Amino acid sequence: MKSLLEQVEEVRRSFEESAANSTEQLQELRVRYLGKKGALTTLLKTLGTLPPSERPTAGERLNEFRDELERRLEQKRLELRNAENARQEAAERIDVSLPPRGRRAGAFHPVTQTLHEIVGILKGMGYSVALGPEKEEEFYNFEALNMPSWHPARDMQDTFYFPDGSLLRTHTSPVQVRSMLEHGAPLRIVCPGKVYRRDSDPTHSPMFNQIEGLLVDKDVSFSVLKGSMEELMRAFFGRRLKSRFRASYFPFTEPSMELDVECVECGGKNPSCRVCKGTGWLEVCGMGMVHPFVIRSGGIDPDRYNGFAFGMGLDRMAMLKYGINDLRLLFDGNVSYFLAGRDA
Ligand code: 2NL
Repeated sequence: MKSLLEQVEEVRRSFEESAANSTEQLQELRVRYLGKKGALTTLLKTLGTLPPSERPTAGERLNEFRDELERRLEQKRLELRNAENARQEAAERIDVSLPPRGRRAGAFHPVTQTLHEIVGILKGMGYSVALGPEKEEEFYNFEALNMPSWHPARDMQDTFYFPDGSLLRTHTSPVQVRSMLEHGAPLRIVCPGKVYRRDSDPTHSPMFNQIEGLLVDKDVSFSVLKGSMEELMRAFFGRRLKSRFRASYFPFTEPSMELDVECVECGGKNPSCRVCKGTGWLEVCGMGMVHPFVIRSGGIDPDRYNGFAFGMGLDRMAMLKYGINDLRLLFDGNVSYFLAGRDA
């Protein structure tokens, strides 16, 4: 029969050889050695078989052994916990040096960008923005602009009229008439905004955006108008494009002209260019010296002041600058047009 000490040694050896690689295994180990049917309990039960004189020493020895097992189990528990913590830290490590994923930012509509650009350039030339109503009166939209009731542009076919005789403005010029009446001369304003015409086909929208400028002062010259428009185009397109001024007609300016710039798409080199239709030129701007009748409509004395005005289609400018060839791309919310354009 093995002595109690020998048995304790045996249990200790087997304990040392057993590994616990998880909390569950550690719990099993605790049950196996310290549980009700565990190795230590089994040894404690043999105490009674010893001669009474040996029991106190043997009991003390077993108590020490129990404390030792408790210590070792606690040590294993800590080792396991530290290993688990290290594993978790490694798995959940955040790399703070990674660049951020970034956010998808919104963007201004191309027409709005164009508006900001043109207004910005003109502000740099001393112009201020003036705004006015989209629902207008015949006087501001037509009469004051030297377009009497018999004028062909006032046809019901071209203008959206309300039953009370008011209308949707067909250009932003009425804003300029209102500004002249309100502020007088000298005046330097730019008027962007929505305008409406009864026109709807693949290249015309019943609503489009226009931007007009008006300068009224003493001894305003035609050459300053030409230079201002050439500089506006250079700043807007980002380079000096060949340009030409062509005689034209508007009821509210005299003389009148239109500015053409060299085609931004083909530079005049492609006879079948979609953008310039092979002409090599793009019509970008209408302008002229303000008709004395219009100066007077604005409450300003045409014998003391004169001025120039210009106007252009904002949507058209956006299309030319950003290479957009279909009006629907600007006004339709259907994104598939963009996708189709990209696949093609
Ligand atoms: C164009 C041409 C133009 C004007 C607009 C104007 C305004 C007043 C007096 C005189 Cl209050 N003129 N505006 C003048 C010439 C041309 O626009 O092609 N627009 C899209």
